[in-house]
Amino acid sequence: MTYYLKLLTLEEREVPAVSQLFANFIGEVTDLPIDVNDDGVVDLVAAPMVGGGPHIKVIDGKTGAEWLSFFAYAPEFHGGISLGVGDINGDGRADIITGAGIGGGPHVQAFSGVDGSELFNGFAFDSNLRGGVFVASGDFDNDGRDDIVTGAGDGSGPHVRCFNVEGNLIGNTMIGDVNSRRGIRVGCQANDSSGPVLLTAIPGESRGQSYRGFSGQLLNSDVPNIDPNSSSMPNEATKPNVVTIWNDLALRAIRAEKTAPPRAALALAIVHTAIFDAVNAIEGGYESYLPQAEAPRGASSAAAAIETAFRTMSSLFPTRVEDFQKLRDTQLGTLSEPGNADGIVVGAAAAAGILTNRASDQPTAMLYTPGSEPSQL
Ligand SMILES: [Ca+2]
Ligand SMILES: [Ca+2]
Ligand SMILES: [Ca+2]
Repeated sequence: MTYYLKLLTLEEREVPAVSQLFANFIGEVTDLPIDVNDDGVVDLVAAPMVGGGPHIKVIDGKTGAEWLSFFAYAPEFHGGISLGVGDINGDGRADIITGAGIGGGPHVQAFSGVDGSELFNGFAFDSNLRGGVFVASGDFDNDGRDDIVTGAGDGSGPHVRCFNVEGNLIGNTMIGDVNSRRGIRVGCQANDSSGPVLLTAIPGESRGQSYRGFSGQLLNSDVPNIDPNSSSMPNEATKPNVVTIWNDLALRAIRAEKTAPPRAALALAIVHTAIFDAVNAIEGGYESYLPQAEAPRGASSAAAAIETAFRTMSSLFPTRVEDFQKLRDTQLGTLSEPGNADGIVVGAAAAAGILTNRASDQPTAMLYTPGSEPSQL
C-alpha cells in the first residue's frame, strides 16, 4: 500500500479545526491526510510541535472522535515530534511513525494504526545526539511494506537512513552539503512507476525552494554510502543549535498571538540582541549592545543563550512561560559540560539588561492589547 505524503511547511500544516486538540501547547500540530482506520474517510494524525508534549492523537475523520491517543515518549519531553505514516508491517493498515524532536535523541518509534501497539523502537543515528530526528515512510526496497526513512536532526549533517520494520538498515547516505549542521527533513511521495520519491529539505531554509525530490534509489546508489556500522558521522555535532530553535519558537509565538509587525520585529530584536550580548560576554570578540559584567571563565555560552532566550521570551509572551520553561529545562538538560550554572547567570543578566533598557524606552512596547480601533494594533 502506498500513501501520498507531501512535505509541508509549518505554515501549510496549520489546521484551525484541530487547534484545540492539545491543551496548552505552542505552535502548530503536524497533520498527515491519511485514512488510518480504513473506512474511506481521511483521518487526522496529530502531534504538538516543539514546546508541546509527545502526545499523538488520531482523530476519526468521519466522526471526529479520537481513534487513538497515546504518548510516544516520556510525557515530560517537550521537544516536539516528527510524524510519518506508512504501512510498515504490511497488514494493509497505516501505521504511525514518530521521531523525537529537539532535545531528544534520534529516537524513532512506530505504532500500529489499528491499536497503537509498538512496531518499531530504535535510534536512527548516534543515540548521544540531541537534535531529534525527522521521519517519513515509503516502500524504498519494493517489498510491499513501507519503510521508515529518517533524517538527522539539528546539529547533524544531512544524513539520511532508511530502516525496515525489523530494524535492518536498508539505506544510508548523505544528501546535499555534508558540512551543513542543520540536519535534514525527510518526506516521501508515492510514485507507482519507479518507487517512492524521497523529499528532503534543510530546516530553516526559505520555503518554496527548499524541497528537493530524489529517486528513492538515491538511498542506495547515487552518492557514496556511509559505512552502515559507523555509529556516528565524522565531525557530526552533538549539540543542537539552541538559537535557531528559540527563533523558531519566537516566530510561532508571534504568529499564534497575531503580534503586530512592529512589535514582532521589536520582540525578535530584543531576543536576539540579548542572546548576542550573553554569548559575546563569554566568547568575546565583538562590541556588546549593552555593557555586560565579565563572565566567569568556563561559563557555557550555550546555557547562557538558552537562559537569555527563555527570560526574554517569557517577558514578551507571558502567557507561554510554562512552555518556554519546559523547553529551557529540556535544552539545559542536554548540556553536559561544566559551566552551565555560570552560563545561566550570564544569560539572566543579559536578558534583564535589555528588558530594562527597552522597557524604559517604550514602557508599553511589551504589552499587546488586541483591538480594532485605528490607534490599536
Ligand atoms: Ca478514516
Ligand atoms: Ca500496518
Ligand atoms: Ca519496504
